Amino acid sequence: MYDVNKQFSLEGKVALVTGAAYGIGFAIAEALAAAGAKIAFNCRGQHHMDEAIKAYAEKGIEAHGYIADVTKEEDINMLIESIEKELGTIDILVNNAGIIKRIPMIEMEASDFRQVIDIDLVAPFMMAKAVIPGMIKKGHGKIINICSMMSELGRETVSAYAAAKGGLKMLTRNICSEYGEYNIQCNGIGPGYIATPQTAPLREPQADGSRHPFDQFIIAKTPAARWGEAEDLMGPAVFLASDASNFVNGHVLYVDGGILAYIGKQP
Ligand code: NAP
Ligand code: GCO
Repeated sequence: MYDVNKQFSLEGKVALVTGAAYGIGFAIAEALAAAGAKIAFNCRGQHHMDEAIKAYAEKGIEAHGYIADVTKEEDINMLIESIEKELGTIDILVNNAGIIKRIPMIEMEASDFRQVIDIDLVAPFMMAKAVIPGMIKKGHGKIINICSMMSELGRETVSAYAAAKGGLKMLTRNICSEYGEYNIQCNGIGPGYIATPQTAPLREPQADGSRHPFDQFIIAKTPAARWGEAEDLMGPAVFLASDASNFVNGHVLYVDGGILAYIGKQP
């Protein structure tokens, strides 16, 4: 009989989730821990780190936190070295760290565009480059890139973010193509609109107490008629991190309440 518990178990695995002090990364790390993985995560500031360690502990998770900026290759090399020394070779990498800048394209400085590309696309490349040799040696590995609906669609003011997340979808496919023969699976998760600090400005209630126009827009465009929660991404992350997905490679799994499939409700 199919041993579903074994197939979805992450017992004995080492998982690194980047940018997992809060938000989607925190929820994904919590899910991987619940499936048995040892958790390593990074962020840039000690304050977020201290708060995160406490928050993980409150959930019974002994998370190993490291201060590292994913745009700095020296930080990444130190991060991987520290994790391998303390926990062992990384079996699962979740490239979650990311930012967005919402600026009309023709008003956006090239430096702002580059910063988004650096964090949302170049950093996942550098992170994957750093962990793949260990995964090849070990004979298996899982890389999960946190993409976006903007891997498929554009919208006003998010040119850099859409370019980065579109590129991240193709980087996902290329890692699959280049390293699939080493039993490394690289897939993406494409969250829809999720209620986290990153989207807080889009949900800010209006002065008269009414919902933000963008909030109303997303509700009308989403068949589930709600924003996603970080918790909605936990199950898909465990699936893509586990043996249950060993023949799934190069895909982006959209966890979006159906928004990408739906033309939207008539106003
Ligand atoms: P968030 O709440 O803003 O959290 C972003 C995380 O990334 C923070 O922990 C932040 O840590 C970390 N980070 C940013 N730049 C970093 C850097 N240079 N080095 C290390 N860590 C860095 O965002 P979120 O909503 O959880 O989003 C997480 C991921 O999901 C992002 O890739 C985002 O693009 C993607 N996503 C979000 C949504 C959504 O609706 N929320 C939808 C689709 C995709 P510190 O700032 O503390 O260092
Ligand atoms: C925006 C939002 C989106 C979400 C997400 C959708 O400004 O449109 O921030 O980009 O974060 O990426 O999948």
